[in-house]
Amino acid sequence: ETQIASILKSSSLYPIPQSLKLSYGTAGFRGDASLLDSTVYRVGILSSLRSLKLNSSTIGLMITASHNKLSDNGIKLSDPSGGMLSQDWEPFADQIANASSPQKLVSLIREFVEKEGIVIGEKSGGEVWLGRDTRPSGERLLRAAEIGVSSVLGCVAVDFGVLTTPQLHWMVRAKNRGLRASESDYFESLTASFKCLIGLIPVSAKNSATLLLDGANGVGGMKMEVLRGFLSGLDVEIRNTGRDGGVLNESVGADFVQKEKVVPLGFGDKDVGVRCVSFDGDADRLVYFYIPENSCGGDKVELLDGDKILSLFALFIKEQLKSLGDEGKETRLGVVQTAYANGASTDYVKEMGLEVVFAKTGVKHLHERAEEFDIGIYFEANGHGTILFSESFMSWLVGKQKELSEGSDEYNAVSRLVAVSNLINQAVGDAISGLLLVEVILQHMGWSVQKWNELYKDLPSRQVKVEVPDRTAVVTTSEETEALKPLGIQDAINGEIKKYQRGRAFIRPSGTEDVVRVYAEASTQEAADSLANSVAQLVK
Ligand code: 16G
Ligand code: ZN
Repeated sequence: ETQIASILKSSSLYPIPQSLKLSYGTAGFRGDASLLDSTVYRVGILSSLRSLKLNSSTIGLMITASHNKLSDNGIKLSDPSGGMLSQDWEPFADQIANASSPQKLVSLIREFVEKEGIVIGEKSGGEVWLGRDTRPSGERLLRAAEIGVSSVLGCVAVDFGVLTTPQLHWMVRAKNRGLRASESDYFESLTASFKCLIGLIPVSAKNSATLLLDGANGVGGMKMEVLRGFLSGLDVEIRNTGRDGGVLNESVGADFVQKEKVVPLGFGDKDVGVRCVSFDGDADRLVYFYIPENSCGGDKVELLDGDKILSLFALFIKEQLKSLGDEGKETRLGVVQTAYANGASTDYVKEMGLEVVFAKTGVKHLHERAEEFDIGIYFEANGHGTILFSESFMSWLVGKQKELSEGSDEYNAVSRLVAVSNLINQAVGDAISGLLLVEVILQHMGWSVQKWNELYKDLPSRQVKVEVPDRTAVVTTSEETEALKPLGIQDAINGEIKKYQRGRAFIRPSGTEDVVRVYAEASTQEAADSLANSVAQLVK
């Protein structure tokens, strides 16, 4: 009863705006920041319940709207593993976010607590760690989350202030594994494994040219500045830090560069040919690019997207496994992509002999599939991805490292794999740790960004979005490569695809916007554009 009084009291501080209808979507709640106070407060309650349900493990609650505009905000949750909130709790998240009154909210919570067998008590020790990106609305919303968390008896909120999304996921994962889990532990862990990998580069094929970073005027550039202070062996110039008057995600950042394939603000002719990288607003995505020689003052870039990063990682890991002979051959190294992956990248990793599986768009879906392998690499074309190492593979690897004699090729290969497993953020895609791994591999190979880009040539592609009265009318297969509904539409799409050389196209309802997305690729840009447009006509 004290519990109910506590929620009734705090929820009256956070009335739900009229006509607000929110859906948990692909990756949490998002919307105009001015409308989200009640949502964040309620998700605070949910996080506490999640913690209690899981024996008071630590849960993460991140206030961010990633690559969306400055005036938006949102919430992403981390489960104790550091991964996304378990999907079976999403319907409850939807329900409480939309509950129309404090009484309704309390009755939903009561019902859910009973169903899940959650025990609430003064001494239960539930804990939620909070972080936020650099959005001005973040501080206010974080306060709402704190109030939500602590309105559940026995639960406390710990405020870590401004963090990247992957930092918070990393910290939550480390905490629940009983490891040191502060932000400086994160920096130390990355620094140590980066140093180890640099130390294992065979010849001095080092590529010491400066890297240019576009921080999207967000949290990523800021944190890179801190990390840079601890690192040696990496020369990085950071632009779009948010301090020079630029606006978060406005004509800058990974989402902009990947979708528009043009130069972000702050970059130009003086940077022709230089290796550049863009983070998104909360630094869980990265894409590389360079301005080509023949750009003639134009703003087009050569893009090295998530698929190309995945290919580079796959190549490097495969090379280490090769050094391990038969045992390396037995290791199940697999790749997870989405339907958006460029067909040329899929061909490339298949030719390398890797298993490729496809998952639905959204990190939680890719992550799940990557866990099926000894080493699972996943990436979305938009630059979100990571590498997962299974527990059993890791214990085998660590055992192996002890057996081998130091300095042998095998020993070095094993040591590189161990270092990669520590450098890469296995909780979730992380622009900072992804950047460090790309940089190490390029130095290891002695490659320029241009050389890396030549691994394969992207097939020309085009994306368009179509506004429709009801996007849920489109239902796809689990891999999103074919539409099951509306009836007959897939046959019509296939009819269009057939007209083009290397033609491929699909439609899917967006999980974050009220639109149907169309993707097409073909052997020339004109053909890809034309295929995309004719498929879009079918959707209208
Ligand atoms: C979210 C997803 C991203 C996905 C995008 C698709 C996470 C953390 N983020 O941003 O992975 O690519 O949605 O958006 O899962 P769409 O459904 O509107 O195309
Ligand atoms: Zn993001």
